[in-house]
Amino acid sequence: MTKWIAKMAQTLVLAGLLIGLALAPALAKERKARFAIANMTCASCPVIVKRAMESVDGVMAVSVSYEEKEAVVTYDDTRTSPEAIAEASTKHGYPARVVEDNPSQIDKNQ
Ligand SMILES: [Cu+2]
Repeated sequence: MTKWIAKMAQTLVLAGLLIGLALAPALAKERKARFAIANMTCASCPVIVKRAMESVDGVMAVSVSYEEKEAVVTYDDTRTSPEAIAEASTKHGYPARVVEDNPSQIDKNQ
């Protein structure tokens, strides 16, 4: 009898773990922010900005436009913030300013 209960409990724990694992990615909050980037003077500047922003833990994707002088960054807001991402670019000589945080239209434009 107790063996049966132990087995049942073990199964429930395992099921709970599996459900938790399946839900974890859905719970991570993916957001996008748009930044205005200063000091980009040639075509290789966006590469430096991109690398600087990508080095921030929690940043998932960075798209830098030299023409628009801006960056669109996809990040996990449980691990980083737009301020931390802007600081990474600023430290590398390209002061960044948050223009929009999580605007729905960014998803449609990309
Ligand atoms: Cu340059």
